[in-house]
Amino acid sequence: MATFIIADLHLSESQPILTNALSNFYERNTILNDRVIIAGDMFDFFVGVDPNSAFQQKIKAIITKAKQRGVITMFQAGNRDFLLDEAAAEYFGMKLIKDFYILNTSKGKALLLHGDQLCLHDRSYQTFRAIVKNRFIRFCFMLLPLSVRTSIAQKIRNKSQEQENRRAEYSEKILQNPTVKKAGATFLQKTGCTLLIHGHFHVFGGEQNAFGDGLSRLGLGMWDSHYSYIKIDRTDFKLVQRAMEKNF
Ligand SMILES: [Mn+2]
Repeated sequence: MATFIIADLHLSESQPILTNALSNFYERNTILNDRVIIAGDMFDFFVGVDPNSAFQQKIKAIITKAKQRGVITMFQAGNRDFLLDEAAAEYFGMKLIKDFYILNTSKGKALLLHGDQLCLHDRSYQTFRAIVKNRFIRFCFMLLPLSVRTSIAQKIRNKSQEQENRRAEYSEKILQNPTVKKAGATFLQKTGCTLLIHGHFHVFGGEQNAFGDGLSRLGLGMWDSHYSYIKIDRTDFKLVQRAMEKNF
């Protein structure tokens, strides 16, 4: 039994190559009793299940097909698909897991989180996060028709796109920010873990002692020209990055 961790696929209707890549990922890597954990930002944005969407049906089919051959998929919410709740996860054939998820590995306890939780240096983002994570606000938003939710999300997305592009250049710097480092150390100490696994920053790579002595970090990259994953099994623990093939 192996555990695969992927994140930041940013699947969208306009990028069928990514949906294809997900399908190939399952086909080529996973076998019976494996599990795949998608650690957030699986979707470029998500405002609810749309049974009429061929795009969503395709993703559902990929995950369900894997499930039928014994591959479990778990989903952890990111900052772009935080509205994907338990019921939505079930629709796609996945199991929703907590924002802070502990994995027992041969190398000790690892803490898995999407990564936006580390951005404590960004107060306005944390305020936004607290609002959108509020159950009542989410409940109200989900009462709106899907078309209205989609257009609101698109407006927010367009606005934040520019910011995000700019942010990408600084992601590596953000990871070195003392406040972010402190947040990572605190999360690890509080959960008794020694390794933090995350996505969100789109910076691929590991960093030994990133949060202090013996407290390390493994970062997953975004799926675009490359894709990355972590594979953990009884004997192996590896962080892999591969070029996206044309038909992948
Ligand atoms: Mn993210």
